[in-house]
Amino acid sequence: MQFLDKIKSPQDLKRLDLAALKVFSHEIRQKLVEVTAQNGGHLAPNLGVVELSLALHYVYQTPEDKIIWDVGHQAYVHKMLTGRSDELNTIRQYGGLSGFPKRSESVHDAFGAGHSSTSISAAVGFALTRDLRGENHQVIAVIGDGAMTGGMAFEALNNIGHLQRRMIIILNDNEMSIDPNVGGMSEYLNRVRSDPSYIKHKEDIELLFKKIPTIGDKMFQAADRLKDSLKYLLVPGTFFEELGLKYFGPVNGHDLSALINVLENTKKLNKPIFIHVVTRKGKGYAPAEKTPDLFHGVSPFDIKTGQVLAPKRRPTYTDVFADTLIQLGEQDERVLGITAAMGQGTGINKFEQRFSQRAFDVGIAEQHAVTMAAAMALDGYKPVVAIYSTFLQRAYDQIVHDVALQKAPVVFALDRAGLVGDDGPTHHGVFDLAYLRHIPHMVVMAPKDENELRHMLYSALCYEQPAAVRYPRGEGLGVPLDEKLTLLPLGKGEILQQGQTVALLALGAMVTIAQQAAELLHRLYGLTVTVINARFVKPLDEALLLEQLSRHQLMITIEEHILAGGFGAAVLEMLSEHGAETQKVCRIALPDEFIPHGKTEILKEKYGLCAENVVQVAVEKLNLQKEAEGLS
Ligand SMILES: Cc1ncc(C[n+]2csc(CCOP(=O)(O)OP(=O)(O)O)c2C)c(N)n1
Repeated sequence: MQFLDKIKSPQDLKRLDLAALKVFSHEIRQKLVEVTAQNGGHLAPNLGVVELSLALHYVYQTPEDKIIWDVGHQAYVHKMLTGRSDELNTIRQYGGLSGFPKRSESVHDAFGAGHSSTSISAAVGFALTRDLRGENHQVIAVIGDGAMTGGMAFEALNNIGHLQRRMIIILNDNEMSIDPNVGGMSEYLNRVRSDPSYIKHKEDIELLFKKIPTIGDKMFQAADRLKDSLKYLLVPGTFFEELGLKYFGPVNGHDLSALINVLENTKKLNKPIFIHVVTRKGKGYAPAEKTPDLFHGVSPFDIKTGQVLAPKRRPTYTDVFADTLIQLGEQDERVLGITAAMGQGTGINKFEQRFSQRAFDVGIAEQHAVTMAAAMALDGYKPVVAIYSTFLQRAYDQIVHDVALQKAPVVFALDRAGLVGDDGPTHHGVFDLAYLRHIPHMVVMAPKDENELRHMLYSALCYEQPAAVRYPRGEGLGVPLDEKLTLLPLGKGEILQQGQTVALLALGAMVTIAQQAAELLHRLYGLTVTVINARFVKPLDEALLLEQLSRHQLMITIEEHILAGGFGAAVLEMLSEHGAETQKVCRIALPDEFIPHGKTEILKEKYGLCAENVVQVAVEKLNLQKEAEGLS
């Protein structure tokens, strides 16, 4: 490639002319397709910001100037332009580049991200500290129209409108969140983009207003009001202007010279600027342009056909959740499905296809989703809020203050609980037990397989109190699914096999690991091991655990969650309250650190969430000798 191998820094980029930049943009797109076809990743968002990223690095000078990418899934091009082209093929791989901006990865990554709608707040922070220091660099937030639906973005806009500091907000408007974008703001942007009267150049219109004659005081005021309402009708972006930002746009986000122009022209303005850039998600790769939702975050695929290479073999937990929710919706018309911009990811889309009036996509607004659900539940409905474990972190206070305190029977379906793999530390769902289990009135549970998920969902809707079900990303175990849904007794675990010496007390997907470990311990050391499916983290099955502890020399808790505040911690707290022999308990969980990105198999092995490690822990604690060795 002509430029890709040569551009090692933003300085190199500045030596290119417009024609060369265009050639370079093709090379970048080709590389993006090649790498994501191999590794998977956020292809469509990145294809959409090739010209925008080039223009930003052409006009501005990172790391002095700060570019803050919202969510950060569209920062691959930025990575390529800031000296990371050669490593791009390692992206999202264990030990390789992160799929998101990361301060520890490069000085050009001003602010880490992964969760949505943080960029404007971060930019305001950097603008304020710049001014405190008397420095002069620019701060630029790049935010998508999807991310603009998040409450934090509005909080920050409100604040900067008041503060009036020099900074730039670039709205990358492609009409898509992951699914088509929703909400009043999205409709407003649609009008700005598509109404021909809006397209008139704003400066012309303002000039025209200045020419409207004004006679007398009353007339003046009336004319002023008229001007205001005319302006409202004709000038794009009035909403942002009213908030105190200077609006520019809409700008064609694939026209490099238009982008460079608007960035140059706004560079020195000493106020908050809002530049509305219109892009096409998936631009330049036909399959991604056609189905930008599928190519938002895609698994490895065939470049020629756009077909995903390893289609799933078994239904995922999400599939089973969606089908069960539909079944429950059929049985009870009070059942509602709520998603925060993750309709496909959570399966709420499927429920919506069946019950269009009872499904609600609120945009990237987890906090709003939870409080809204609280009201619905208090008003006699049965809302099921399906939010990934990691994104529900956003709504902690709403869970405490609006749901639990009022004992609103909201059901939380926490998809992607546990390690999620390639997206890494921003996306691993490993804190949910800790942030949920200490809240009064909450029920917290995890199914051992997708069939148990069905019963848990049904049970959660029966308990008449807030209840959370956490389940992992990806395929289920392929177990048969019971048609009839049964009520699981609240707070009761399940003994899967009764043995002696050692009891493995596992939660959720770790039950399978416990069963494998039990088999290994039997085969290698002749032990018959007890395996318990805990089912509930709250309330715990106190009687069962106390009784089982007294029967065994060693009890090992196993969970796909951080150690602090998790399942094992709950078990230890409870046992200690009862004065039981807590020294017999050993916990296997994730350590007190952020777990990096990489394939889940690699991560699970590294962090000991595998049968071999369970065996090793048991062997060490019990000081076991292998049977064969013992005989020799
Ligand atoms: C708090 C939070 N909720 C949900 C998500 C999942 N998510 C990642 S990207 C995305 C859509 C973002 O849309 P937009 O900002 O328009 O960017 P685009 O991909 O269209 O460029 C969503 C919902 C997230 N990252 N953070």
